[in-house]
Amino acid sequence: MAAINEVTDLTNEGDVAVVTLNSPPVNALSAKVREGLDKAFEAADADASVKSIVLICEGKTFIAGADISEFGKAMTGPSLQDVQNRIENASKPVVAAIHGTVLGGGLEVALVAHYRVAVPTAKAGLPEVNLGLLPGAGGTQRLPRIVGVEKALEMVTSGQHVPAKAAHAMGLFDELIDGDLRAGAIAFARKIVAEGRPLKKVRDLNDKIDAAKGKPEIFADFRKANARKFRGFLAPEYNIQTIEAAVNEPFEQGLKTERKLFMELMTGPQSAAQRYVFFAERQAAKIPDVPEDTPTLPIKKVGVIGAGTMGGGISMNFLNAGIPVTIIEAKQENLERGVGVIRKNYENTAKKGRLKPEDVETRMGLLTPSMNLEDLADCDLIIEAVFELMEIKKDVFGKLDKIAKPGAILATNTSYLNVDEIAQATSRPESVIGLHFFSPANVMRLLEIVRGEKTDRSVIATAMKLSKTIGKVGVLVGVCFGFVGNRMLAQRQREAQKLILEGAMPWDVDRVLYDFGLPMGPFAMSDLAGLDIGWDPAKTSSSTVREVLCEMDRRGQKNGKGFYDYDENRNAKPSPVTEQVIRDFAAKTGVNQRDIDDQEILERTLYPMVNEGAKILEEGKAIRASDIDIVWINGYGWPVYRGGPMHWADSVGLDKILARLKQFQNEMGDDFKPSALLEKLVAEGKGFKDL
Ligand code: 3H9
Repeated sequence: MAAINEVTDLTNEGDVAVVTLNSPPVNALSAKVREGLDKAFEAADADASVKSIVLICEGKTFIAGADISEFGKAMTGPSLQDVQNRIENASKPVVAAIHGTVLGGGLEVALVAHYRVAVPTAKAGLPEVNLGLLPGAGGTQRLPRIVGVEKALEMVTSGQHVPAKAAHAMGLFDELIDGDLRAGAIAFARKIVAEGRPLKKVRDLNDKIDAAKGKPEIFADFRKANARKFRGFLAPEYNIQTIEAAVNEPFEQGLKTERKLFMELMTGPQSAAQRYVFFAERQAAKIPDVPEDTPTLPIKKVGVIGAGTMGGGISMNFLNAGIPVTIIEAKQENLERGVGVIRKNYENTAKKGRLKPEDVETRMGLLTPSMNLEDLADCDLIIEAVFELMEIKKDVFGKLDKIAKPGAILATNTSYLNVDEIAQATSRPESVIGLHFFSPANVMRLLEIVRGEKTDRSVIATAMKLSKTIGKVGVLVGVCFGFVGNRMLAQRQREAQKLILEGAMPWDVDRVLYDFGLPMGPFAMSDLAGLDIGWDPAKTSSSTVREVLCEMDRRGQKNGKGFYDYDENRNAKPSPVTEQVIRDFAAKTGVNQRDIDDQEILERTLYPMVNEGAKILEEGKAIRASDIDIVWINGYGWPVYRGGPMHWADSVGLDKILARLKQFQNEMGDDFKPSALLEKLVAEGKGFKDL
């Protein structure tokens, strides 16, 4: 075995040269990897005893892409294009032998090999779009030449990982290899040579491209069908344009178009934000005082107390992951209704073809409904999702303390309440933790993991690991009212309510936040949730606009009128009734209405959130600014291309935000009082990124 460099080996197996990469964790195309590939292929090509070359990787995966951490830095060593040219122009067949995930630049390397073989568990994709990019090493020009334009459009704009079987069916993989990949790939390479098969260059395949020529409607239809999904993002459109170039331009010209658009994205703010989010998400999993080797507790059975919307959604996460759940309700009818909703959810998913009918039954088979708390005695984790009232929570935890087996994790799904106080209702506060799921709990990716004063490290480590098992992003936060997400949200909500009294209409506030990239504004959200949530007809006193609306039977989307008026298809229209209610309310409460421009709406609603985020950091309730960003992206639909509120604040300029907060404070009082941390960062010329 000849070491080419620290990450590359070249071995001759008879007449087959095997180039092996070993660059953990994911064999990304760092300068060292590119150098190793370049030298290894040069040597193998020059070796007269070699008739074919196999490229294979050690570790958990084939090359998973360019090395993202090198982006934005000066390039050293051979470029990826140089390496690709060397491979594609080799004078003997090159076979890429694929396992794990072949992604991005990794797939682009595989696409310059003359043949590709893979194990049945491999997956292939061009996920650059998720980093605000497009495949910049020929992927957009080569992929449609193999899989056709429609499939290529789907792959580059979704970033999805295509399983080996489908990739084989598309022609992306030439052969699937059961058993030992290395041996199989070598045998395949020998077969190619023995059969005298050509050095197949993907760049020369034109039939799939020709089939799409003169059919611009393919692209127009695709854009139209996906307009909602792509809203606000630059990268999907740029990806589409590169596939268009593959159809309309000669190969070399198409490469140039790809390069130009790639560089535009790479140097723009959206990709910077999306790359930041990629690393931020992985960073969130790292807890400074809970090292990776902290022992975790096995979670083989889960109890959920409460079969309402939240309890049901929480249960589904575990059922989906194959973990049995016992779900508890006090009343038979509520229990039946809750279980019925879970079944219906699964059946609806099955109807849409996203779940096999037999999987509906498997999942429901893991669910045990019960009205008896004692049935939770053998659960490893019990999550309480009962009414949001401290006394009720304490009562439940007091009972659980007597029932749960020693070492079981006792979790509360509270959105606001003090986890330490809840823990005090037990004799084992070290086993108590907050697991704050976001509605709909089976859909939203965020899990705020609330660390109590006494929560044991192994309980934290278990919760972090569990979040991954159930497909969530776990973010560790500290105890404070509303934790990270809702605490910041409260700032935005307060200002939104104030703004409509001061003269902006609900649809103005909603439009500004929607155009910023949020899924919907606060008033559309209220209408969706129901204006009467928490509204008590017996106690109502016309003390807020919402109360007045409820008193007028304006309850939101469900009865066709709330802040907005709705037609039979639930399309919203600004409501003159609501407008009058607001104007009357402002007059009654002595608020002078004025014209409020969009910029003020944006600054009034978002800057106080950033300020609250800074306070949260100051108090140590979040470990890092990027954790706050992950909360907002995954729990509240903050546009990922703006990188979360703290990253966004850095991009706006903290000095600008501070100055505006001070101005608001002068005009409107201490709701806008800047946090000490914000003042400090500005004084030092730093951003949240420097913390
Ligand atoms: C590209 O290729 C551009 C080209 O078209 C054009 C070039 C000209 N670079 O996710 P994990 C690290 S763009 C650097 O926890 P998993 C990651 O940070 C790229 N580092 O593991 C983490 O580090 P740490 C297109 C990377 O098993 C560790 O590896 N490719 C890269 O759950 C483990 O990661 C992609 O977008 C990278 N490319 O999932 C693929 N990838 O341990 C991005 C990972 O210090 N990667 N790291 O926190 C993934 O999707 C997943 O990592 C993968 C493994 C599925 C591969």
